[in-house]
Amino acid sequence: MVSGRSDHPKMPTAIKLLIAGGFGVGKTTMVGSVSEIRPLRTEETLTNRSVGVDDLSGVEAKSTTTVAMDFGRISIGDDFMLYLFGTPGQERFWFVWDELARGALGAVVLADTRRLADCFPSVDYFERRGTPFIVAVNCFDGAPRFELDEVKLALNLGPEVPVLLCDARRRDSGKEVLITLVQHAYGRRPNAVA
Ligand SMILES: Nc1nc2c(ncn2[C@@H]2O[C@H](COP(=O)(O)OP(=O)(O)OP(=O)(O)O)[C@@H](O)[C@H]2O)c(=O)[nH]1
Ligand SMILES: [Mg+2]
Repeated sequence: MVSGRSDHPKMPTAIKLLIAGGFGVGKTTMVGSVSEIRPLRTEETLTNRSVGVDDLSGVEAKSTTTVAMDFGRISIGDDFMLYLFGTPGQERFWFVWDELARGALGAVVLADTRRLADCFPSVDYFERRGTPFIVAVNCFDGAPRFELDEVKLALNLGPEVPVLLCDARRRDSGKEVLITLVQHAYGRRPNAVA
């Protein structure tokens, strides 16, 4: 009788994804909330040198910032292992992005409706690279709520770019964002294998 078990269990497909977006939109929070391993963080304290440079409006309580990257990992069923790389948000650390983006299947661009324009550089970056991306609007408490179509219009996104709402603090919400990205990226690259 055939047992259905294999001596060579199928290894999950490894996929590299980026969590990007402007300063303080919740990238580190999202990587931390979804990761199944203790996330690697490179947080440094915001000092007086950031005064007049970093726009803290909306995230006044923020005391640290990512200077290199966040790293986390999450499995999706038995088939996929997602390796998550959170980017630094401040422009002065953007030289790291090219390294982080290499080999990525796709990217989440996190957005904050109070500072929607802050995600333009990320959208431009992935459009220029031809990296598939989706936009996830992180719903901060008290932030204005917009229809997803309005966000799409404001960011001048093509009809093919998925836009969804999320709460970066919630694991189930972050996971939904990642699954949407993987489906979108695989849809765009039908022959993609990691
Ligand atoms: N209310 C609320 N606060 C959030 C949410 N996501 C993040 N925060 C808070 O917003 C602040 C910024 O979050 P981070 O995760 O550090 O943002 P980041 O994008 O990694 O920031 P940089 O690395 O400095 O660009 C933190 O104080 C979080 O606790 C959210 O969904 N809702
Ligand atoms: Mg961060």
